[in-house]
Parts: sequence; C-alpha cells; structure tokens
Amino acid sequence: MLRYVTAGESHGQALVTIIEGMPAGLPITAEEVNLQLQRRQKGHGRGGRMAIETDAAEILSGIRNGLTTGGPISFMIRNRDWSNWQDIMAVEESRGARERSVHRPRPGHADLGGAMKYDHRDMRDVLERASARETASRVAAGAIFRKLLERFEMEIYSQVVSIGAVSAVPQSVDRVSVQDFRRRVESSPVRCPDESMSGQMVQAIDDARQAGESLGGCFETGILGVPPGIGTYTSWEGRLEAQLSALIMSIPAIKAVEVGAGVSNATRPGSKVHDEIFFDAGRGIHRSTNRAGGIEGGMSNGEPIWVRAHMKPIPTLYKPLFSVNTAVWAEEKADIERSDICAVPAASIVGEAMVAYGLARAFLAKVGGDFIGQIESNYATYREYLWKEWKWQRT
Ligand code: EPS
Repeated sequence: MLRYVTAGESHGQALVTIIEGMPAGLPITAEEVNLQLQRRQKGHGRGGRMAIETDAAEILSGIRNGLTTGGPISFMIRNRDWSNWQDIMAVEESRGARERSVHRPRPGHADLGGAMKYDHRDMRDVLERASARETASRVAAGAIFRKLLERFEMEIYSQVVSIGAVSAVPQSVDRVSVQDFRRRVESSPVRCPDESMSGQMVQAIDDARQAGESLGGCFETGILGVPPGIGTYTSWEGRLEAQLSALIMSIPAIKAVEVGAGVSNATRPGSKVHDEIFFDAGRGIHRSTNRAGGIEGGMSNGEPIWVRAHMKPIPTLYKPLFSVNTAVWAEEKADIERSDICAVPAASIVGEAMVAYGLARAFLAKVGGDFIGQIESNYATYREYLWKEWKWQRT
C-alpha cells in the first residue's frame, strides 16, 4: 500500500517526509523533485516567505544510483527561515521560546481549535504545524508519484479557474491540446491559461493587498491517459471520486471539491449530464462529452479525470478581524502572521501532487508489483485485454 507521512513545522529546522510502498526501479532525481517545489513557490500574491526559501529536497533513503530501491523513500526540506527562529523554535527548553507567543486566534485558521484540542496556551504551537508550509512536503512526494504515472503515459495538469470574483472560462484539456495549454498556464503569473483573465486576476490580488484583504478562488487539476477500471464500486472507501476528493480537501483552505462538472450537473436533467457511449471499429468505445470528470461508479472510465477545488481566502488579514486575546480574556483584533494575499496558484500545484498520489495509489492497487518491470508487464496485459475484449484504447 502506497502511503506517506510528513513532519515538521513552518519555522522549525526542516520538513521531513517518508514514503512507503513505491516499487523498485523507477528513475527519479532530486532535480525532478525540486522542479515541482519551485513551481509551488511561485504565484502572484505569495508572501514574503517565498523570497527567503529556495525549497529543495535532500533525499536520505530509498533511492540509489538514480533508481528507487523499493525501500522507504525519505527526504527533508530545510527551512532557511529557521535561522531567524532558532530560539523560538528550539527543541530544548529555551528562554526565547515564548517571545513570539500567539494568543489572538485568527478567524479561519487552526489557532483556536488547535489550542483547545491540544491545550496549547501559546497558539504558535498550533500554527507552526497547521501552516500551509507543510504542503511543500506533499509537492515533493507528489513529484515521485507523478514520475510513476508518467512512466505509464498518465500526465497531471492544473489550471486556475477563478481568483476572488474574477472567473475564467476553464479550458478543457486533452492529449492534443495539453502542450499548448501547459505553456499558457506556466507563463501566467496566476496559472490561468486565459491571458486576459490572468491580468484581471492579478489586478484583483493587487486590489486585495491594498485593502488589507486576502483572496481565495478555484483551481482544476486532472490526469490524462488513465485507463478504465482504476478504483472500485465494491467498497465505499475504494470509490476513486471519494479518495481524490478527500485528498484535495486535505489541502489547507480547501472548502469544497467537485468531480467533473459536479455542481452544475446537480442542476441539470440526466439527459443533459450523463456522457453517452459510442462505438466505431476504428476508435472502439468512446465518448464525446466528459461531464463526469472521467469517473463513474467509483472507477475511472477512460476519459480524462478532472476535479475542481474551491479555496477560502487566506485567514491571516493585514486588516485583522475581531478575536479574543485568550491571555487576558478581552476582545481584540486577531493576530497578524506574515502571509500570502492569495495562494490559489500555489494550491493548484499542491492539488496536482495530491491527485498524483491518489491515482498512483489506486493504479498500484490494480496493476501493482514490487518493481517497475513487473508493473509494465501487468499493465500491458491489462491494456491488451481492454482492447481485445472491450474495444477500449487510449485515444
Ligand atoms: C507558506 C509558508 C508560510 C506562509 C504561508 C505559506 O510561511 P510564513 O508563515 O513564514 O510566512 O507564508 O502559510 C500561510 C499563509 C498559512 O496561513 O499557513 C508556504 O510555504 O507555502
């Protein structure tokens, strides 16, 4: 079973990740991992922390001579900013530890709930772990899962659909259009492929910054090239839409997820929602719509998988809302921690990493093995069966 755990605090010494269950024989380099980390640091609206860090993974185990060994893969991402927090974040008792104590919880963040749950009178003990800084670990792990999927011609993409009240018309992605799509997304400061809307999103972020506000928005992430039959209807927890939704919802500040056109599908009659099935000798079984987002009945159906995530505005406001100072039990304005104004572009990279993990886990559950060659053989057999018996092939 493919799984991973992350550890580390935003201003601690480092973020640490351990992955178990990766098959042996997959080529991967720290450079490929760091490329994804660099993508996560970008995005108009990111805060001052991104100017301090140059996130990079130091691989400590599970990869030798450029190939996974099948053993646990571990790596760490050092926090450059730690040098400014060594006293406050000291492991041993330290006089300076409480210099940056937090007693005015930010509405929308984990501060108050975490303090109650763990009896943290200094809420810094909550926010250091609750910080979106943790997503750097997920993006680094996602780089490895992504490499596994690409070995089997499955590729991940994402786009920003809206920021605040500025919405673009989301662009559908397929194998023909994906290269040009990627070029336009990666050249946008907010990862929106529509250049004109991209400019309006940047303006909305600048206006929010001026007003002491923060902004959320919506991003879409998807996977091309997934064969039918990944995931299962036979158990509730095996349903692929449930697995991917939970992974996306686990990203800090994500408050709603839809699979395919899930929200608008709920407003339409069935004949305007379900994707009709067609057949011809050349193409075999195929569809001309994909409102289901590539998943039906808990399983991939062979169409591109796409999900959309709706992110709340970042809780830290430079014009803070009311809160309660729990050190003196008086109503006061909330604490201000250095923060982003908008992190939707960054969150779309985290979303890519989470769907990469969900798909890799479900893919290995279907055609897995202990080493890449074994998986290649299993997958080739499955693909031949799909065409021979069910006239399905990747288009
Ligand atoms: C982030 C690191 C954090 C925040 C931000 C994202 O670093 P710092 O707290 O030192 O500024 O900038 O986290 C949040 C906005 C949040 O609310 O958790 C990162 O690495 O993505």
